[in-house]
Amino acid sequence: MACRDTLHLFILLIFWFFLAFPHPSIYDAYFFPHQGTNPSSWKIKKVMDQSIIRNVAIIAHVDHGKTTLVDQLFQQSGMFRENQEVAERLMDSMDLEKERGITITAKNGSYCYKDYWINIIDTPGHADFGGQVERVLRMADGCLLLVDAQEGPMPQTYFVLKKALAAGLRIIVVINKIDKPAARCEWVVDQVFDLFVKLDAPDHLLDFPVVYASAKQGYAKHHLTDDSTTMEPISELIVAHVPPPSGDPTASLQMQVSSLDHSPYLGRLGIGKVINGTLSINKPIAVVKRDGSVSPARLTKIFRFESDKKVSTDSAGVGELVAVAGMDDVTVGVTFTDADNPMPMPQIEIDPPTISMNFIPNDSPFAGLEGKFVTSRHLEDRLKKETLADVALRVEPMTEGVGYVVSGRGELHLSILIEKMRREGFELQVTRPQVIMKQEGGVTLEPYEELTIDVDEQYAGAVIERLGMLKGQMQEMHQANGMNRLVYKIPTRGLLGYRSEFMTATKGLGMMNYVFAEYGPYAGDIINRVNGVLTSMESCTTVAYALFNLQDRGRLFLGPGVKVYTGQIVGENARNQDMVVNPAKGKKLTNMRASGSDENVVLTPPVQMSLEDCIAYINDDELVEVTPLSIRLRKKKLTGK
Ligand SMILES: Nc1nc2c(ncn2[C@@H]2O[C@H](COP(=O)(O)OP(=O)(O)OP(=O)(O)O)[C@@H](O)[C@H]2O)c(=O)[nH]1
Ligand SMILES: [Mg+2]
Repeated sequence: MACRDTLHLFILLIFWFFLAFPHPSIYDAYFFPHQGTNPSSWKIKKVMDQSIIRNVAIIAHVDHGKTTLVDQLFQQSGMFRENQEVAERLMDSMDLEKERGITITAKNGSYCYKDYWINIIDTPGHADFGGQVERVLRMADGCLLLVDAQEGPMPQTYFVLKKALAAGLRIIVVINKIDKPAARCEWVVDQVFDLFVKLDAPDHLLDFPVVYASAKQGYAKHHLTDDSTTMEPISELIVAHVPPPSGDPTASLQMQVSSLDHSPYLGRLGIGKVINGTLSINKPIAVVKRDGSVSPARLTKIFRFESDKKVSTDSAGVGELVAVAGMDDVTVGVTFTDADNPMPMPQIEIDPPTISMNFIPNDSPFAGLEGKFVTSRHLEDRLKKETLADVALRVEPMTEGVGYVVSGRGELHLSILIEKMRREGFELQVTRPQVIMKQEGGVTLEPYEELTIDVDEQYAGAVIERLGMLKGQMQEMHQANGMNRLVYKIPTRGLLGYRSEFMTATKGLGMMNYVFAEYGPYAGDIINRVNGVLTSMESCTTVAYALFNLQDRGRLFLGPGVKVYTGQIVGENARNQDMVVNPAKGKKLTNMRASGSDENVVLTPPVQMSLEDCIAYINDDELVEVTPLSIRLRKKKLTGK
């Protein structure tokens, strides 16, 4: 009995202890010991000591493992409980990012290592979002350049390294994916060195530190022969090589917005680095807009990035990366500064768009059946909202007809917007992407890409032949281990829609990457699609028997039992002209029993096309109709003849 009482008393004591002495968060206690042991100082309400901050951007070609590396740095910093379920590629928080396994927008986060607060900026690797990388580099004082241990530097490696060098950042080279059986680390390091030389890197940066890692397996090492089970070597290099943010805490406030975010409660958030001075909630400040105008501003919230979360603070000091709320029309490039001594930062250049598409209200016979937002007004409001959040996007009304010309940095950029709208309940139709031409001295110029292809020898011939037809000019060709690496300069127009064709031609084993190279002379007509299409002659529901007969004509895009309208595209013709067909033509009934014979036909499964495939597929006289439930291809003119 006495024993049980003692036990109860003991449990009560433990409860009392936790209530009376609340524990500091892991960050406060472990990483800010110099802030004293008084619990009130554990809450980081004051500005952070500049010398403990390291601002690091992670840059690389697409899929070289940036987001996976951030996962490991976070995991190993001890910020999650041991049994806590943490999503893979945590920073890829948008649904579309998770589904596609790519990063679409740059994200901020932080972790602590020893006495240092390391702010991490995860960047997208895809070329369409390259402009973001350039902008967020303004928040960084150094960067980790990740390079795949097998692939070596790729076109986007070149692009991001060029931007990092232009920003004068310290660069730590991380050879990632060393666990791959075909890893060739020494070769990759040599290639990276050559890239630095090619980009005229200053001597002190040529001697870059190198670390070898497997972000997936969670280890990094200074030398390939080292034994390591942690990512510590990367954190060590960050602390040793990335300088703490420079900047004067006593100078006028300067905080420039480098990227944007959105909060359902607070509206738009501007994200940037405090370059000089102190940012405080209660202090009146001014904002210098992109047009140079200065107006008073008041921030309603300031957030720091702690792990993958935003944590509210009253003020932030030099070098801190923050998200601020309170200005509804905040955009990239604005500077928050002192009201009585405004000091704007130099303007942030935004790359001009390279391709455009028309977004048209849905006027197909099925309009309004599947979506909530269908009118041109809905479209306008939504697109305007997007331009506020995405500075690389441009929207203008169409000069002919109702609709909007939406211009962006590439097919992926625009198709992600369409996919987002469709999920929100919009119905719309889009035209084939057009590249944006330029006139210079009376000459028409068009954008060219540098295309790098890695392909098995047996498919190289077919690829070379097709690229020739698309006006590609071969720059380099290397052969090693049965693989060919081809480097081309090719008009952006030629590449529109080429990816899926390439994947089919190389049985899914080829790799293609491209990056904007320059504007060059107009290359003449390019025929992207040689085949014609099969269109429906009437509004009907498709019938298996009819489709069975149509299979000989080409490839079908839909199966039986699907409602289609006159002029809708149901398949691709094997020949190069269009053909009107009847996808509902049943078998002539000779007696009652024959009507059931439709079920007996065996159909080849229809070709499944993603939104991107559809956009890339259509010709100028065709449209993609997008609704929350369906993606249909149609002729602009809906005739059954
Ligand atoms: N074998 C191996 N695979 C890795 C490693 N690191 C990442 N990966 C894989 O590479 C793929 C791409 O990883 P991500 O982390 O999404 O790459 P990313 O650079 O963030 O890609 P983007 O943001 O789209 O440019 C995923 O399938 C990862 O599992 C590694 O060290 N070894
Ligand atoms: Mg990523």
